[in-house]
Amino acid sequence: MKLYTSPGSCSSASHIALLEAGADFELVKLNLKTDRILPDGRHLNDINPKGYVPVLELDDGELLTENVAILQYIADRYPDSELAPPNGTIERTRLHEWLGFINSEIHKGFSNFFNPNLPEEMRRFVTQRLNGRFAYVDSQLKDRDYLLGDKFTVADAYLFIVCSWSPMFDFDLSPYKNVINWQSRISERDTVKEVKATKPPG
Ligand SMILES: N[C@@H](CCC(=O)N[C@@H](CS)C(=O)NCC(=O)O)C(=O)O
Repeated sequence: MKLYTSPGSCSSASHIALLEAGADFELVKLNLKTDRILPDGRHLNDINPKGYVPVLELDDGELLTENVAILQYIADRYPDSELAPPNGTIERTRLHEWLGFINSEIHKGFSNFFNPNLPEEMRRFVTQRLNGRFAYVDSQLKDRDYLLGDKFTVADAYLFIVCSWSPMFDFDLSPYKNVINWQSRISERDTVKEVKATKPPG
C-alpha cells in the first residue's frame, strides 16, 4: 500500500492509522503548498482528479480517496488493531457519526481559514460555528478518554490532526478543557509523535 500525503494536512490522520495498524506501507510525500508534484514526476491530479489528499493506493493499483473511506478501510483491513468497532454494530454507526461530523462540521469549517482572502464577517461566522461544534465535542469527552469511549479509533486520529491546525488559524481551543486533555493524551502516542515529526518535501 502507498499513502500519498502532505504531512500536516488531514492525510496525516491516515498516516497515524497505518502506523497504529502496524501496516506495511510506503509513504509518498508531496507538498500542497508548493507544486503538488509526486516524487515520480506525476501531478496530484493524476492520481486524484479531485486534486486533494489523502490518496491510498492498494497493492492491486486501486486508488482510494476521502478521509472517511480511507480511515475505515485501514481499520477494517487490520481488525486486530481495533481502530474501528466491527461493521454492523451500533458502535460502528457511532463511528460513522463521528467521522461525518469531523469531516463536514470541523474539517471543512477549518478549511475556510485556508482562504487568505476570507472576509472578516465570514471569519466571525465560521469561528462562531466552530465554537459551537467544539462545545459539543468537549461535552462528549467529559467522561471518556476517546471519542467512542475507552478505545482509540480512527475518529481520534482524524480529529486530532484537524485540531492541530488551530494555532495556525488563531482558533482558541483553551475554553474546551476536555478537548485539551484529550489532545495531550493523543499526543503521547508513539505513532502520533512519528507523524508529527514527518515533514513535507521542499
Ligand atoms: N473531502 C476530502 C477533502 C480532503 C482535503 O480537504 N484535503 C486537503 C488537505 S487537508 C487538500 O488536499 N487540499 C488541497 C486542495 O483542495 O486543493 C476528504 O475528506 O478526504
